[in-house]
Amino acid sequence: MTYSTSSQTQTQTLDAAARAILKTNDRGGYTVPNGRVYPFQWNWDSAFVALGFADFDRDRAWVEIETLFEAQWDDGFLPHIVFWKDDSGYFPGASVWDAHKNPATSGITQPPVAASVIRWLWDSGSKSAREAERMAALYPKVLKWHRWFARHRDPEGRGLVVATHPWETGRDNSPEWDYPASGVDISAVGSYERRDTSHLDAQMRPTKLDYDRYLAIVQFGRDHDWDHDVIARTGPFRVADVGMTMILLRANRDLLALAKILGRSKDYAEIEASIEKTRAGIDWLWNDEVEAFCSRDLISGRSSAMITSASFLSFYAGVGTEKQNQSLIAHLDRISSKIDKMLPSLDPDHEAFDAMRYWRGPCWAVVTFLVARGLLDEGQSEWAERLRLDTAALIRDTGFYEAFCPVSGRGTGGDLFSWTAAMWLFWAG
Ligand code: 9YW
Repeated sequence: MTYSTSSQTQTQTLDAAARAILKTNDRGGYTVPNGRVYPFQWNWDSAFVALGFADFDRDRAWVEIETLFEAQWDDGFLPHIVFWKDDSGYFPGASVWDAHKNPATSGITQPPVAASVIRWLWDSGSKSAREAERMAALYPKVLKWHRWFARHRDPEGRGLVVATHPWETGRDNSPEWDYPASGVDISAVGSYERRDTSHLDAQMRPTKLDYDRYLAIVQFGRDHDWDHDVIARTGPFRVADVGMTMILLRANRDLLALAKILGRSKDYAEIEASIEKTRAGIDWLWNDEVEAFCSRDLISGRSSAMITSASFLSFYAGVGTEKQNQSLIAHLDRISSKIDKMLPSLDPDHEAFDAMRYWRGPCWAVVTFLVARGLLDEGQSEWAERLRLDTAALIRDTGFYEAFCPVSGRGTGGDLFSWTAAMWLFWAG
């Protein structure tokens, strides 16, 4: 779908189209990322989607996050998928995860953007008593989730987030996971039928080897009754993810701001300590050779040495020395001289760069948005605006795709995608 009319009408048409996507994908209390490909509630998708709803229905925006937290486990864990209703269009479904919860959920989590989204929601509204109540009700749940991260996703006490599954990072087939996942034993996976490749071109999706590994790691979790302590200490995939770590650091800063608005003074010291721990530990992810923050495999100790879109989230997290920031800006300059549209999910100079294959090259509006927010906070307003305009152009020229080719601008993955519509409404449009 393309939208080519005069610029003001075009923006209005796109606004209307984005709202229509969110309404169509609304299943009553939660929004599916895309009705065909992803027919359930996804964790970080819902957080971003709430920002889109805030543009025209603030009540619905809060509901999106409230519904997500209804699926929170007693120990604070917040699942990456909530299977509110059965649907055979996606694999692996609830029975494969077998987490024994009601509602049925997956057994892994996703990047914790909720605290930051709640803060944006609050800041962008009228600060009414009703919204204050809703924020106050969500606050302890978010705190509990962050405590879960501290307890179950940092086995070495480094202040970093250890992802136990590539799906947990939200950047499923990033080449950063190729080496850490290479030791996963796939011999007992057996046969299974993927659904994603019947909806979408297989060239745009993770490979069969990727999927075998994803399923073997799920089997490990299931065999250990989703005991997150055991999984984070002994699981077959354990990576300090630069993306989740930066996102949690920013989320803790935003949680502290929420605590202050709500006057929860007894929590300040604990949240400040988490922020400080991550701030102090983050340098373990800096790679001197490539001069960027990169994920690091916990099992081998090896840095991915890859510059991905997540490397630039350091601005968003508020970390990085002046010299580190200069190196990252130099990378942005170099990358933008190689491709047409920013921000690709992998450095185009890397041999694994694949312009159409999911997290190995394409631009994803949500990560670009977080990076742009960080750049703006850091005083890099020209870069922030460039990222916004590029994202707007991709959507205008191509449609509300899941992701976009940074070279040709073509859409990749599903169309009429909820979080892309939300990013248009909240930021890019
Ligand atoms: C899958 C829903 C999800 C996102 C992830 C993205 C993809 C699911 O879709 O994963 O089965 O491939 O990688 O970040 O939350 O939009």
